[in-house]
Amino acid sequence: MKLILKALREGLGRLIILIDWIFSPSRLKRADDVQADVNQKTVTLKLYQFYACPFCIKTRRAIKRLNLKIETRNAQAGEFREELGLMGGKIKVPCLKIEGEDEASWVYESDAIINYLEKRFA
Ligand SMILES: N[C@@H](CCC(=O)N[C@@H](CS)C(=O)NCC(=O)O)C(=O)O
Repeated sequence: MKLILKALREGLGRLIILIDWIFSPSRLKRADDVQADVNQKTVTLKLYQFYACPFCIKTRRAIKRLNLKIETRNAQAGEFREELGLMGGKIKVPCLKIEGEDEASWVYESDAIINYLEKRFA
């Protein structure tokens, strides 16, 4: 049952990727100097995600719409999955890592991540 649900979610994710590709959001336009400032700020942000997760696709669309350069990290397996579990506290995506001077904060929940990005960069 768990496997069927996982396969359904994967399939739905692929379909959403196709729809996302067809109806890709247009990017917010900023003056060059403002965009350069934004790009500098987003260096400290990392999005832990799965490629075909619907909540991650929703978050990536918001990132594109807001014209943000945010590194995405595949948390499906390997070092980033391990880091997410250890440092973030749980394996759930999307999760936005916000790197501070001494420590990082980890924001879970797609709506909370999008809210944070909109408040900071819209
Ligand atoms: N309410 C959450 C839902 C996130 C969610 O369910 N993510 C799934 C992937 S689509 C997940 O991380 N599952 C854990 C796993 O597959 O290991 C959000 O909006 O971010």
